[in-house]
Amino acid sequence: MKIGIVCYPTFGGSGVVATELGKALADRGHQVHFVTYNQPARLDLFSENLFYHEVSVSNYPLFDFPPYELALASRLVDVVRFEKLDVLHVHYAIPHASAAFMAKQILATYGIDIPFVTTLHGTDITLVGKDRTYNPVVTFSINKSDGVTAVSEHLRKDTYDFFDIQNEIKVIPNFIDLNRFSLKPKDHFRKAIAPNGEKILVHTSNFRKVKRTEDVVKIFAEVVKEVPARLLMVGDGGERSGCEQLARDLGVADQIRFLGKQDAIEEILSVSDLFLMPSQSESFGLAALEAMACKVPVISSNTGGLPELNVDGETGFLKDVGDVKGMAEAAIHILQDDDRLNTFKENALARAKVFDLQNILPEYENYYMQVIERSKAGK
Ligand code: GMT
Repeated sequence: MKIGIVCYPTFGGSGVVATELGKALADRGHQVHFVTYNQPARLDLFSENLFYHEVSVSNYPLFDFPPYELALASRLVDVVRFEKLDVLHVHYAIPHASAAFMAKQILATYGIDIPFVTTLHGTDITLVGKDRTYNPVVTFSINKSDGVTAVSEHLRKDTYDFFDIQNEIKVIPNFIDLNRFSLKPKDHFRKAIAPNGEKILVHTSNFRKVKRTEDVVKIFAEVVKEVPARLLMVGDGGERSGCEQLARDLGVADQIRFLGKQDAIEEILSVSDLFLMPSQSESFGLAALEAMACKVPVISSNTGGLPELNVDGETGFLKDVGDVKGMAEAAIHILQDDDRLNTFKENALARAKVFDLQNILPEYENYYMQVIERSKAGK
């Protein structure tokens, strides 16, 4: 198949899923064309089946807001026409689904029928999408998509609850490339972070409010009273400096390292003992799955799709959003006993295997084929 992929080319979860999916499809022999405003962060491998088409938004003094969606739609028209794509797959509804719809309409005037699949990732539904600013366009473009997928059952339900959707939504959960994430921990790296055998806690995110990163620091400040530990804060965003200040206020700044954005996340996770994800809202929690694939148990909130991934009492613990005390107690419970910690680690890896790329990739391939067939039959 020839597949066009549209996504945010950043370290955000939807961009990571889209890029890893594209790379895996290319490995399976499909031709994959990324259409984005920058080279996607994880599109690092060269493959004869991978192509990248940049969307450049030309500016003009009249535009306070350069019309990215129109530039994207125009680029999609060109790429579909000249590369003869079979299907478009857009990740994150806003504004990708409406741009794909516009491109589809324009392509019809050239006699080209291109189906498009929209994958809903999270805040495109739960936060931004349901806001009245975007709701009518999001509703329309989901209903006009030739296929719609959501990354968890919970997100699927939210979509039906928040919008007037007639289209069928298929759940295809996020996935992990276990080969990439099963690294042998590097002892020297672990020693550099925790020279006296301290336990290593880790958090990775884009440090937006929805991630409740201050809770991570507060949980750690409780844990470190009972268990010698270090905390690695990976990623960057608006909440980072507030977290750094909080760490100083709580007297734990020396035990925390803010590492900023990192490419080789698997190297950091593979030396870690416990992952913290106290998010306000999380449709799936890809970062937690990456941790589990590296044998790291997870203390998370019980919001959104997290209970579909993290099994309470088995792969970690789930607590109410904002329950810092409960999360700290759960963390201490796991970390205080090495045998217990090892059991949770094994369980985390076993659970991650359910989401192995090899299991999930065929679901996308079959779905594309169904959508293409349906679209041809409807002609
Ligand atoms: O919604 C966001 O925060 C952005 C989005 C992204 O593009 O980074 O993250 C969402 O998609 C990820 C991949 O499917 C999920 O693992 C995240 O749980 C989800 N984030 C939220 O729901 C907050």
